[in-house]
Amino acid sequence: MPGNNTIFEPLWVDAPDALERLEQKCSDGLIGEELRGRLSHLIKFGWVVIPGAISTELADELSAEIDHVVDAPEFFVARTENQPFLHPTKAVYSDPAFRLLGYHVNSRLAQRAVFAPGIVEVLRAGFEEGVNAFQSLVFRYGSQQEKHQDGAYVVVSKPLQFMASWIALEDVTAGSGELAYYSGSHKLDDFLFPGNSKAWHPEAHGKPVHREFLDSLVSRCETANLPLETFLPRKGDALIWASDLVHGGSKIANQNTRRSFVTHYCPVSVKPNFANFTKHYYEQKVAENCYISSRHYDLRPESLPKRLLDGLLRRQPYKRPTVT
Ligand SMILES: O=C(O)CCC(=O)C(=O)O
Repeated sequence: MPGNNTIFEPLWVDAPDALERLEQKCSDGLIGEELRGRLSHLIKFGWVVIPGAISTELADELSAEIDHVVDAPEFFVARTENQPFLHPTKAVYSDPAFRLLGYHVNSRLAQRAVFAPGIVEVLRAGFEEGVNAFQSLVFRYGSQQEKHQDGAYVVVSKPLQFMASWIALEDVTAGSGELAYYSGSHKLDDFLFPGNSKAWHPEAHGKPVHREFLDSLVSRCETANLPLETFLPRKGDALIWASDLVHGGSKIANQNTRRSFVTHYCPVSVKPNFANFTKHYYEQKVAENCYISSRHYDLRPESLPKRLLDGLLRRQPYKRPTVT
């Protein structure tokens, strides 16, 4: 079986004695039955499903709102396969590799989804403090991304201390590039990039070690006989994964869309790496214990947008030149 060997400080839910700590919290009356089941699943397998985390109505409203970003692309940031930061024009939006970045800062509907009660409950319990949604991605189609651990790309001050949610904005069908993950793979021993880094720095580390990273994850999961599972949710369902869960997008076998909203969250005391290099880093409180931050948008109070249209905050991306 994979071990729990890490040189980094984990969240308590990823610590070797997490199940005992969960039992203690339950007997102290801090955690109820439903949450106990969810946390126990997250601890054992590295992921947990929150059925109906958002209503189907909210999912539809959010999808419809997202479709309209093409009407004012200059207010939003997107990316495609080969172009990191673009505005979502109609051409960009129709690219199968389209991803809308940081939409959780732009939309009240997105914030309702990202901070849906069932999601926040698990994150709050796992973080034992306020929750900072620090980056998000909206997908229209499956990503087909190779199996990976997010820590190579999602960099925070305590490398294991974040989680992600994946919210289905429509019923997901087999063959649409459904999310796939090796159940239990969050307990693999660390893969360390040079300098004992959990993060991959492409310029410093180069591509061969990245290939080695991806191959090593799959081979260690297979050697440990960890089941490769897929997520075929109904609209509104969400899946929360632990930072080290090995996951990716299945191959696309049909033309179906697979609309989804992925968010990465960390405890407020943990800082996303971009806080070190964006001059505008700010955590905006949007609800009790719920904060948003962004690499792409300036959220400081003095920069608040003048226009609030039907719940859609028309924020300018922080700096046009980052959108090349
Ligand atoms: O939704 C997918 O296809 C994969 C998403 C993913 O791997 C990620 O956002 O880290």
